[in-house]
Amino acid sequence: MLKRMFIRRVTYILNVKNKNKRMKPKVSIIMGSTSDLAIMKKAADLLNDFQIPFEMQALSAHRTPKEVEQFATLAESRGVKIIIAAAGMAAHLPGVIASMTTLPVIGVPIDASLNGLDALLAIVQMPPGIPVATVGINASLNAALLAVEMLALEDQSVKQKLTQYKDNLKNKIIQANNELQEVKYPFKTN
Ligand code: C2R
Repeated sequence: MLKRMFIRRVTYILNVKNKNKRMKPKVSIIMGSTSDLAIMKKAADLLNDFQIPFEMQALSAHRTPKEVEQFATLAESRGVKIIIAAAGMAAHLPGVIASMTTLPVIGVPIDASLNGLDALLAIVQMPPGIPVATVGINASLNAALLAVEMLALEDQSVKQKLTQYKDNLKNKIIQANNELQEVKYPFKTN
């Protein structure tokens, strides 16, 4: 009995692993260092919630330039549609990737020093011709949502989930306003 349960469990795990290997990533999350992971986890969580196949890698234009080139030049042929690139400090990574691919690159400035302003300016101030769609400092959730919006242009099921997601946001505000109605002050008029 125990043996059968063990075999079933192992088969299940192997199946999940094989399925994950067979799935081709549509979004690639690249970060300059695993020290950025705490922030980038929100992007991964959102893509996972939307059931969008994605991959995650740490690559650095400064520390592993050859690997960055290999990644950027091959990403499209591997089926990747959008690249989310996060980096802090002298954040050259998103721009360098953007220079070597025609895929859209979404940049996430990470607050690793100077409150993230150094990374924000490095990512957003790209020279004409090489755009990086830059989100706010540490705004990895928005980066993932932007990627989902791009995929929704051609995928009705993703679009439906996105509509549901936005409806939920609206409902949260409606609920918040109902709660604010209950906050009483002698001079509060609503
Ligand atoms: P460590 O914590 O590894 O020292 O990295 C990373 O994104 C991270 O925020 C510190 C910070 O350096 C950033 N980094 C870049 C690049 N490579 C790493 N900005 C790059 O190539 O642009």
